Amino acid sequence: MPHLRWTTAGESHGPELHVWMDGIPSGLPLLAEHVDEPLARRQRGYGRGGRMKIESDRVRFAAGVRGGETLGSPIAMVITNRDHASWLDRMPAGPFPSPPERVTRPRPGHADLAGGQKHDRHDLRDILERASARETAARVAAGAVAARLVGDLGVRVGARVVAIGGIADERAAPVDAVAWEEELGRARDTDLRTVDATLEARWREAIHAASHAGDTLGGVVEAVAIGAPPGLGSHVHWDRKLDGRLAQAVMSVQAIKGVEIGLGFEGAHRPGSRVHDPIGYDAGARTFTRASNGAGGLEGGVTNGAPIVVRAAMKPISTLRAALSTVDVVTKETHEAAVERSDICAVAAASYVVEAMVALVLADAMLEKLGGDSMREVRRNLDGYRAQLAEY
Ligand code: EPS
Repeated sequence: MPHLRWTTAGESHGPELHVWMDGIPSGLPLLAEHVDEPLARRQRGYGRGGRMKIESDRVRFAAGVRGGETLGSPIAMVITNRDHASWLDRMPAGPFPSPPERVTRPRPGHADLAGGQKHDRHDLRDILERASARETAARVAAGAVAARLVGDLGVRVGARVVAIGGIADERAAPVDAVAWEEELGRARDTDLRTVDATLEARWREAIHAASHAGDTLGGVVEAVAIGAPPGLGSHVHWDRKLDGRLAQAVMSVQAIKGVEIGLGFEGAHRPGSRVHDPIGYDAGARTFTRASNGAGGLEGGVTNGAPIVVRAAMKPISTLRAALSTVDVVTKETHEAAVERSDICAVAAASYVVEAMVALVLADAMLEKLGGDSMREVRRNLDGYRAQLAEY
């Protein structure tokens, strides 16, 4: 059983999103502003649709926090969907005031058709409301709590965008923790989450052109965790390997179709001498070192102390204004797919979601390694483990 359990509930145009988390120790300083900040960042980014002008995501703690600290009991968080007020006729929990117009023309690439078949629903709104990336706001809230936990233990998680619409960041990636800190810190406050202004301008142009063409764009995001000790995860069994757990969590994010760790697919094309990271030793710091980080901080499913680098490929959003061909699930006639209000490019937003998922997996792995009911106990266990590593 995972040491940190969490789940979300909520439909995109329903009244609220809910997050429930169990396993966060007592005594972690936690205020609403710690969650609201990443929630607000997720809403930004060039290429988002009209919905983000309506929402202003803020968290309300409903359980598990008292006086600005966690209690060790389950944490419940609520985010209001402001847009729900305009959907009372189509999204009531009780009977509809009058029959709503049904969505019957599934969008290729969305969960509409497969979900409709699976759940035997012919109004595809019953599927798309939950499949919507609106749910990622709840993930970011959970991730913010996880980031507080791992941050308290010296681990910083961040992300950047490395490609949009086939235009990739060609600069060499940072290798060590200091260079990563600098890069991610500067990328954090930009609209498309890159430090490269020329690249950002080209991405904006591509998003603008896609918007004019009624099209959408995907891209690649890279999440990085700095400061994790060696020894998180395990080499002994498939479901304890941390690379596998990260891949599953990141792949579950809406619209993600590929996950890589470190060199990922690129490593498959190189000889071993240009993939693996020679090992050194810093006697002063009593720590092992690496000159490169092709492994992305993970070897054998276990952290090796280097920055953990996880890349995710996001497909273009499946709601196209210039709609693709589909079949009406009621009449079986060929039509253009339904067009819902949507984003053109949400890659920057996805970078916050992938970052949240990485923080959640790491929080679980740290609790697994260190244990403890209170933060004081977890910190003491970490100090003991670090002393053991220095003696190794
Ligand atoms: C989404 C469609 C759009 C996006 C939404 C994801 O919503 P709407 O249909 O209300 O315009 O804005 O993203 C969010 C609401 C969000 O918070 O990120 C979809 O179909 O996935």
